[in-house]
Amino acid sequence: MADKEPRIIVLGAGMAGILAGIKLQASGYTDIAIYEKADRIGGTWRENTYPGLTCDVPSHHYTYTFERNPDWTRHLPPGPEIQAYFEGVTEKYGIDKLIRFNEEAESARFLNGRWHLGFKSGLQDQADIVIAATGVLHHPSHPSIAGMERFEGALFHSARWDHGVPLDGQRIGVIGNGSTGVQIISALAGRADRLEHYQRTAQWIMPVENGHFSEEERAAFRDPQVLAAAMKFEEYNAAVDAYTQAIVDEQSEGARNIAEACLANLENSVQDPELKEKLRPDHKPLCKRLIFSPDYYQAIQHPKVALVTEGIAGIEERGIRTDDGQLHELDVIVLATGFHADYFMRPMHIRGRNDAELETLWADHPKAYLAVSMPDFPNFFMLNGPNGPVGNFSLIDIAEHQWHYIDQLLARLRSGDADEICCTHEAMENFERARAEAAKKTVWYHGGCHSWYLDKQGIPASWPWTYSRFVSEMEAPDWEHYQCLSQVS
Ligand code: N01
Repeated sequence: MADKEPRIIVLGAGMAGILAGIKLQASGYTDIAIYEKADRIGGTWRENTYPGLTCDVPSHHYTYTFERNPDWTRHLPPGPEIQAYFEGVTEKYGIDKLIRFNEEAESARFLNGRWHLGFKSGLQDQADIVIAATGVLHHPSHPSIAGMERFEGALFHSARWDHGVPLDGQRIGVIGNGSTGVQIISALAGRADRLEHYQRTAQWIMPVENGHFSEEERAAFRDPQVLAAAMKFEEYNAAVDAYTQAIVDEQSEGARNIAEACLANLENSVQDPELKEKLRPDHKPLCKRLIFSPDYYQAIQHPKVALVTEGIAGIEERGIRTDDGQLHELDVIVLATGFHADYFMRPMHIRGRNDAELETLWADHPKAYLAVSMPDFPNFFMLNGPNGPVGNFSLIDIAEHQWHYIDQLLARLRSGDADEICCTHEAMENFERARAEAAKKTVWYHGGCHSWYLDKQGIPASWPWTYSRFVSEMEAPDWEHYQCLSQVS
């Protein structure tokens, strides 16, 4: 590929796609197109606009390392500020000029050494290299609750918030108590005339401060050294490592500290013994993604808020009927019921070399060698792809490490040393075998809960080792695990 400028297509203009655009430009690539299905950048932060939307990763740790943001107003970044941050970065680095909006990729086929892409609009394009940066949690999961279509009020998924629907003084039911449902309850307590939180499984809740940064602090953070000293970036990474260690080893100090903090939060924050028992989880802390909340326990004790733990029998014209026969009359029902975490680029149809189909490779569950590459899908690399680290830490940081690795694969293509690069079947199988074995040792697997971390077979689908192991794997490719083909040879 040395004698011509490779054409590179990036799929998705969310956090990872913007990162790819910036890094590709910085490396001197000039033939880049970013295709985005929506009419704006932002991914998760464009699609989620629910009241209370906040990232639970501290603001200054939820940025690109090369583009810190002294202007965060709070310790935890509010969703609209994150969206504005990505829009600002996109403009600053000229990435907006690379993006083609309203173009949803439907298919990609590897033919004669190139990827041929088809879009919903009918557009076709070709590329030497494809970077899939399509995100993880973006296909809303709708529960199958009988009678949902009969409801005469407003009903919508948390990621499709209907801002035309009034909330103040209304009777609102929120189904689901993951990070999203908890944030919505905190935001709507005191606004709704009656707010009901439908909980199927109690969650562990980690207390967290969410104060404002003063104007003086924000001004001081313009000096990168002051910011670095205040935010202790290295120490934060050590904390992320301890968190991942806690998932791998529940005897670790980190695991004990987290369990104690969550338990103390419940014991000290909730007064009514009956409510406390309803909020007490029956699984181990960290089995599900931890919920960080500064105010959920306060919100759920608000006089106009109720926790409903009776099962949902169905939805009717006027509200939700619970298993005890009671009809809960409601004006608005919010489905904070999560996402299909196993879709990634799908429903895109992708066919690689030797007629390899993505659907066949992913028949059991999505898989990729080191979360980046798949055998027979040459020059197709993923950011935040399957089996990568996900949890209570910044996916921006994860994507940056992955980019560091992918950049080296691209450099080899560019050097002319190879025209097609993808991992070998053996590398994929060995990685997947070791990964599944390690996954069964994590608290996600034996912690006694169900969560979106698990695949269809009930095996955790994410990176089952520590953060530091991930960082070291991303240092450099082990070329023995790659097949590098040259078209002329
Ligand atoms: O979704 P979830 P989420 N009847 O899948 C319940 C990220 N995120 O949108 O636990 C009744 O966690 C389900 O119940 P159960 C973050 O990675 C990040 O809240 O299965 N209930 C559960 O309570 C997070 O983990 C931020 O028993 C039903 C809930 O719906 C991920 O997004 C903020 C049901 C789904 O919880 C997903 O979070 C927000 C049914 N039929 C989100 N079906 C940050 O701050 C499902 N449920 C970074």
